[in-house]
Amino acid sequence: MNSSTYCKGTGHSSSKQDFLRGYASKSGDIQVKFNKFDTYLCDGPANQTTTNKDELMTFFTDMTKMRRIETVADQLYKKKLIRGFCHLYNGQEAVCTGMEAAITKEDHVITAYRDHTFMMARGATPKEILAELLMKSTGCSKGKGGSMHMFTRNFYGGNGIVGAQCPLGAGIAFTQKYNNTGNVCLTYYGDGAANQGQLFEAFNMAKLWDLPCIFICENNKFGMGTPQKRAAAGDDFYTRAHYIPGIKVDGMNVLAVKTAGKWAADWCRAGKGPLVMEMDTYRYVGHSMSDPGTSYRTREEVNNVRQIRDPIEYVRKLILDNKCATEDELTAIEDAARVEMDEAAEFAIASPFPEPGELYTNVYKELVPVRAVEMTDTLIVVVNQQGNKQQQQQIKDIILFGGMFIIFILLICLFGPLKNVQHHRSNITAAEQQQQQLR
Ligand SMILES: Cc1ncc(C[n+]2csc(CCOP(=O)(O)OP(=O)(O)O)c2C)c(N)n1
Ligand SMILES: [Mg+2]
Repeated sequence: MNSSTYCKGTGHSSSKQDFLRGYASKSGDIQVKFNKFDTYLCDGPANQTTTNKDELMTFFTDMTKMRRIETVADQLYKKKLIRGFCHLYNGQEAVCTGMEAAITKEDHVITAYRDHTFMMARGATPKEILAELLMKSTGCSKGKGGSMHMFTRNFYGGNGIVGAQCPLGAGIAFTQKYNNTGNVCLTYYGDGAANQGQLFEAFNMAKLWDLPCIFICENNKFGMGTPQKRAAAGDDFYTRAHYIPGIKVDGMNVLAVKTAGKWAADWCRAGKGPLVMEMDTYRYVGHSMSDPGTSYRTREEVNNVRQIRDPIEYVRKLILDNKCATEDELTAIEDAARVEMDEAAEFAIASPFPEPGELYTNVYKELVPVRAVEMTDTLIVVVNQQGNKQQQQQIKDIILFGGMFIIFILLICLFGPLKNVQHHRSNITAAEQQQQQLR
């Protein structure tokens, strides 16, 4: 690859129009500089932005809530109230927060299984997220999806197969172009997924048709327990798509993420086709709840990142340095987040599990007859598409009738062929008699 295709941000100013989308500038502007972006086949935005008190307070509050909901999920998992897989996002909050601030709610987002905080960023409530984690009927997927399968408006989950969301993201972007909506699709994947073939198929089609798709590689340095450097022959993920321009972003700096995200969304909206963004971030916790996350890295490494690059601490410092709030006010925000998540957990615990009939709904868009059999300890229950139990049968009755049926089949097997043989013999005898008469 020609090194001349790489360049640093050139200081081009970003479009001022709608730059701080969604934030009123009540307080004074605050200028912030961050590390230059590494870019590939493009210039990228300038490594500075203008922010204000409202935006910083919103980022601090949102990321504090995200950190807290994951802590509560961790506790509920350890109490065995959450079962199955559960992947937490601690450390990566600036990525989904900054990107959400760069787009509108009409844009689209799809990610892998580390999805709880994306739900919050897209507007789902902590109650419906925690209830889903506890498989309760009040959950966002009615308790039928769990941790890896959460959905809300313009958010498509929540996908457990590594990389499988990437072609789907390209498809969502295709829909935007086909319907001329002017919206983009953020398609997230991990460094572990970055080596998958299906991602490159998605790259090809996205570029071929210049789809408004922003491929976002969250390089959190690990794919399960495998350090990225052991799994990938090259680690410059922002250059991976060959013919698609890319940008590498400090994924621990929410303002850098938002600046790059806004620039990327403008690029796609202008019809210039897809982009690749590499987010340089870090996962504090294990891959999933079953992984303590300490066997393939040292505690010192994790603590070091926490101390030097923590995304929430970065915003806290900006707020305090610029006297946007006092330490007590920030502590009050943290306390409020704790109360909100505790209340959401209580709501989730108190909520009922889905009715058995819910197993057979939401399978297809239209209601179609579903014939299904559910086996409990003593009963077989046949449930129709409305979830009504149509038939119940004691297991012992079924075993009795089943046994009689098997004996019946055995009898047919034993005596059926003998009867046939006799029939066959009598036919032969009749034929022989006929032959003799003819002679
Ligand atoms: C096709 C496929 N292969 C393997 C797995 C098992 N698996 C689950 S997560 C994971 C690692 C993915 O790492 P990365 O893409 O970096 O995402 P992260 O967990 O770091 O967010 C693997 C190999 C899977 N779910 N799907
Ligand atoms: Mg990873």
